[in-house]
Amino acid sequence: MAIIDVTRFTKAVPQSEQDVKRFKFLMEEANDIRIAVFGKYNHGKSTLLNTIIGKDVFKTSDKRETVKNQTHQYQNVIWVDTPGLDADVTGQDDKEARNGAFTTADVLFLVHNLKSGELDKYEVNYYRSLMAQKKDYQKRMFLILTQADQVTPEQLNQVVSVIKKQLPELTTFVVSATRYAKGVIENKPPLVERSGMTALFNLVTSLNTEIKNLRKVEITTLKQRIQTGLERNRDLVRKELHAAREKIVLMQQQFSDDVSSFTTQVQSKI
Ligand SMILES: Nc1nc2c(ncn2[C@@H]2O[C@H](COP(=O)(O)OP(=O)(O)OP(=O)(O)O)[C@@H](O)[C@H]2O)c(=O)[nH]1
Ligand SMILES: [Mg+2]
Repeated sequence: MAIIDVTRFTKAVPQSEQDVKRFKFLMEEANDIRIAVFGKYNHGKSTLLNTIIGKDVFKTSDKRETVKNQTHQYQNVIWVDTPGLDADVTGQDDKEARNGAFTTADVLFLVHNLKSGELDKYEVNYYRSLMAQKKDYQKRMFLILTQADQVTPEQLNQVVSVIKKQLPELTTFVVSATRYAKGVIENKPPLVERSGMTALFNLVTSLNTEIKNLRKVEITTLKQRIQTGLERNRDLVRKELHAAREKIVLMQQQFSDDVSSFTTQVQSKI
């Protein structure tokens, strides 16, 4: 298969850079589906992934731990652990992460811990700008509220109902990795049940087939969008060329008029 040259394409259609990158990824590299976690630091992203994978693959701790993207393949999914949002002063890292969020990832798990209450303004705005990138975002973005064991049932109900009003478009899952681990180790099915992890495992299973279908639609849409962009820019270039040619004709006309009038004037003087 021919290699898609992103630099060349982006020169021709600068507005389609993300589309071209995603198209290249889908055509040349994508095989297993990719799910990435997003969320503020220390909210339990790495712990959540370890619980899904069933092994401590990603480092976790009470301080900032994940500082760059890391991946791990488990069954048919490549899991992408990311550094916490809102870490650097300029916000440059978050901006880059947001622009490239859907270049390789098919699905985003937005992680927020319940003990810090409702979503803050930064999270709401950030997630909204991610939603704006994909028409089918409801199939690709899920809100995972973690550390349910850290709040009372009353607090949990209150916070969850506020969050559901903040981002009502997204499907929400409430989980506790700690409760799940305890339930498994101590062989206590009710704890496992109350951890909320089963619903998340089911989601991952359904995403396996869902994403394969979404990718087919995505390839067609991207192809059309890039082609439309290329054609629009080609028409613009043609128009500019046409205008430049007309300008040259006018200049040439002006020049030859000037030469004639100069010649006439000079001749009349000799
Ligand atoms: N009680 C409880 N603690 C949890 C749970 N999930 C995560 N934690 C703890 O929360 C802290 C942060 O977890 P991490 O998984 O490292 O968080 P992170 O979002 O990956 O953090 P960064 O990599 O720094 O962005 C750790 O001390 C975890 O043990 C949970 O469900 N319950
Ligand atoms: Mg982490």
